[in-house]
Amino acid sequence: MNKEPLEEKEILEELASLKAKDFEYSTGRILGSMCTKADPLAKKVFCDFLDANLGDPGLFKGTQYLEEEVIKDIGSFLSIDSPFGNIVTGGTEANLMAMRAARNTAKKNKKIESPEIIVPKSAHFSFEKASDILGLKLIEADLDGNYKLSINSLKENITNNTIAIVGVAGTTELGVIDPIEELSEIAIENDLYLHVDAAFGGFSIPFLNNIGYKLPQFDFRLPGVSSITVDPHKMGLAPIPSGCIIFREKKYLDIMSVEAPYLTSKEQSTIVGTRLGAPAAATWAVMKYIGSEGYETLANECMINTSFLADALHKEDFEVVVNPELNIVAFNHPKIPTDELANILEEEGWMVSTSNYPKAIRIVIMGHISHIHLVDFLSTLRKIKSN
Ligand code: 0PR
Repeated sequence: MNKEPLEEKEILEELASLKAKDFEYSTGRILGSMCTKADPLAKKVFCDFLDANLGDPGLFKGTQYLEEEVIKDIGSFLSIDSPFGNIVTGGTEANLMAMRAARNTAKKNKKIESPEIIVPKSAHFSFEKASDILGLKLIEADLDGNYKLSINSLKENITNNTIAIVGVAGTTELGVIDPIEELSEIAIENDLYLHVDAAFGGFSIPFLNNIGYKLPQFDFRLPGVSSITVDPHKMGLAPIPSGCIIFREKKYLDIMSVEAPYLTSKEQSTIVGTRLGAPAAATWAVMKYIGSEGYETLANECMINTSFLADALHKEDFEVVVNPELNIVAFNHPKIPTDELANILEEEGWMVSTSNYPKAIRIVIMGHISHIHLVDFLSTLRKIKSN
């Protein structure tokens, strides 16, 4: 560390030169990210609220109110009138909180001491972290031919130690929606906690259905659903880190609350103690600013671009893994191995990611990717094909 303080100018210059090495969403070259450029208003509000600490909400009553309002607003499009939850540090903390609530509930009510959770093989790796941290046995159910959770496989894996089952509404790799309606029935029949990971799809499925898409139900209308993860920092245009966990009942927050005697609020249920108020305020602002109409337009535009890319890839004889249900397209070249193709694309300046199951190039069509970018991308693919 430097002993003498540096001049502001010098510090900012060094930062600028390092920032120049970062990719920027606005170039349209980031094709494998579920995050995107946050709305400018959200960024401004984020900076205004940087000092607010929701870990001590009695000091920041205005920010606490904003968090409660965001939870209500998100709950409103997930079909719940009185939601309970928090704005947290992304889908990972949200999923961790859901699994903790499920574990503590099963321990109290059913005396389960060797808890197991069943997730689809497609579940995000945050469940692996949650299992490790919470001492859960992680059981991965198989997928069906469309890469969705196989209900039969899930049923076969239920034991007396099962404390939660998980469905994903918009899988990380392919963006498909698990059969949550059937999971809800199974949860009720077997008295199980059902968590829905809609980190990606939560900010698009409801809005797409508003404008005539017929995507499957996944929210609190299904009586078996106990909690939902939905990330404002993905399709919600909020800045990182803005995740959200919503519970159907307050008892799930209570079962994991710990005493915080010397703070202005005497109990805490979140994993993080001192926690940013800025994401809650910024998410509140961006949701007011965009409104449901804006989210409908955004989700629809992403879907139009997704269909365009999937159709064009078909025509160019690339193998599209599944018909996209949300805004992710996964594909392979008939001859070039996936990793090799990803490397060639990177050399050409396209930052794609690859899925593992099945192995494929994975393109997440976020709002920063426009039709023109896709036309450009397709011409690179054509060039690669002809070489
Ligand atoms: N659940 C689902 C379904 C997810 O897709 C993700 C993240 C999470 C939970 C965890 O969310 P956080 O990362 O907010 O904790 N999915 C993305 C992924 O792993 C995250 C991401 C975003 C990765 C942007 C890279 C990137 O550039 O692909």
